Amino acid sequence: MTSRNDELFARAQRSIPGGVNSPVRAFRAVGGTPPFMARAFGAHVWDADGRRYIDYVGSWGPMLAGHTHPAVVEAVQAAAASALSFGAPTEAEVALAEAIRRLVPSMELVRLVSSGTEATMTAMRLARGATGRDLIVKFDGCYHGHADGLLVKAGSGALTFGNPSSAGVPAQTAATTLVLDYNDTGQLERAFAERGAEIAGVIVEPVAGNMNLVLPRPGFLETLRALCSAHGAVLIFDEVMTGFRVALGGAQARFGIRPDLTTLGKVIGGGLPLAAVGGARAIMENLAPLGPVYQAGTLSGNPVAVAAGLATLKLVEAPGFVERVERTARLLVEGLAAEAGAAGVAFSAQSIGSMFGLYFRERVPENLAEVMQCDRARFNHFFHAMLERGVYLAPSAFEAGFVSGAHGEAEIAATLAAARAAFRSL
Ligand code: KE4
Repeated sequence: MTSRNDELFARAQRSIPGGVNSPVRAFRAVGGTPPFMARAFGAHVWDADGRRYIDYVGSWGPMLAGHTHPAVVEAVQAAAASALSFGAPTEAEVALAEAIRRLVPSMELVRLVSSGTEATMTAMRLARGATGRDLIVKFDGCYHGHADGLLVKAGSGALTFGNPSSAGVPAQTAATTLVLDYNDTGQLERAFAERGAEIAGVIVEPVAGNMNLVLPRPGFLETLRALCSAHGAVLIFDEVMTGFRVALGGAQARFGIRPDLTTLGKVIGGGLPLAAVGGARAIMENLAPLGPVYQAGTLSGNPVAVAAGLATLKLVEAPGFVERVERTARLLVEGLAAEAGAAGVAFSAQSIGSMFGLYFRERVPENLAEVMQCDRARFNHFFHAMLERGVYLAPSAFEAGFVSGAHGEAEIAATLAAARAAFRSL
């Protein structure tokens, strides 16, 4: 029997490339038809067929307070009733910038934008404008949005220029990006030794969540900070995903590293299009209208998105909130590892804050090469076995998962019961 999801997917593909507005949603990594979501509340989403799922995607991170939290919906309704957009300064966006500065003190000045891609694109331009240099360093397996200069894969030699990882990116653009191996401190030291004077900035996911979850090895971020300081390069922490999830103040708070620039997104919009770039006053004052680095946006600081962000931050700042979601994520991964062990499946899992990673390999990976050793076929089978049992995991072996404040003991118990059967079906 054809489901509404099948009908909608066929219809969508007639009007939208691949039937989706962001590639990972098409389920090409895991196969099958993606559920077309119709409603969400708390820890759950419902698809077009009315099937309910425990949601561990959380819109890829934003829904830390849980879906359609009444306080967020009420704030959005009130803001929308007053105005949808001005294209002019408003008090609310000042309040959000002040809240971000309070929670992430390294962000001395903050510019609001509408997506993580805009935030990281601006951070790169700021690093280049502030230093007068061109070379940006990124790490293999880290994703920072789809700005041309960040769609680059490692060059032929470790320290040679990058090559485009997408059609449409000019070779000369990719040549201004150097791609190194995450957690490889030695390679990083060689890159700065050989090319430090050319490096405008380094952009890094301080906890990687786009190659699945990969934690920084002790010393990696500290070495990065020291080398950037020694060579006058701008250290950019891309905390679009880790912000408020790894800790309330982001990975920089958890690891005690002060970056020069930080990008935020996802949680600060509470599900609406909002992101931010911010950092050291001396660097941020390069931004127009103060300085020569141009950046702009029609809907930047949109009042409805800002209302969702302010309401969400208020919820996640509540005493005990981050500790509770961190414990939920820990119970989930410990339970999954126990179920896999009982089923004799080669599996590992870890969590940090409210983010988690699941791996079909014995030990948690520490870089992209080790992530690539995970058994993808087993992940894909497990993914669908869980989906059939009402658990919606990220549809890719290369994505992190997310819990929210709405995930409680009942959701964890139901997830582990589904996993018990799913592991045995492998
Ligand atoms: P957006 O332009 O998608 O708002 O943000 C880009 C971005 C920047 N930096 C980090 C660390 C990110 O994780 C992202 C976006 N994350 C993906 C999830 N892997 C968004 C999901 C998607 O592309 O549909």
